[in-house]
Amino acid sequence: MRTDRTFTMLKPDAVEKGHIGAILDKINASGFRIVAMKLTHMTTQDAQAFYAVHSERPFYGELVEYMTRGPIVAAILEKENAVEDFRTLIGATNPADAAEGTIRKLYAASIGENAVHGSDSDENAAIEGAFHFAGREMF
Ligand code: IDP
Repeated sequence: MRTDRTFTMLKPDAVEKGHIGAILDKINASGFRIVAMKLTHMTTQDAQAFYAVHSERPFYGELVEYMTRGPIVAAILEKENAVEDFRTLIGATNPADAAEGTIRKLYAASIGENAVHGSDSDENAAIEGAFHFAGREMF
């Protein structure tokens, strides 16, 4: 069996509203193994770099402000077909379009404040995991 990894963040809105436990419970129940995890607070420079791909988009400033306004939970998750299965578990970017039972449908407030991040490719999962964790923090 091939096991893959993805990277996630429980974003500031999810942490502020006390949803860490419920979201981690759903992640565990869906068969993901936590390989690395921490509560951390992104600096403006961190968020600008993490979301550099969106730097020309009109919501970039708002996104950086949101992602730096409080702590996040960063984690690396392992499961067969991790990237795709996790994107399915979190649901569409806009919670209004997210399927019933997905994390964003349950816990996200808007397209901007959408509770959780999930990598969109194996390559980005590796880059994003390495952005937040040193090798010795991955188990
Ligand atoms: P994804 O997180 O579902 O992969 P992306 O298009 O990569 O979605 O966007 C990254 C993040 O930027 C989203 O999760 C959301 O927080 C924010 N975002 C995306 N589109 C909008 C928008 O139209 N307005 C405000 N924020 C947005």
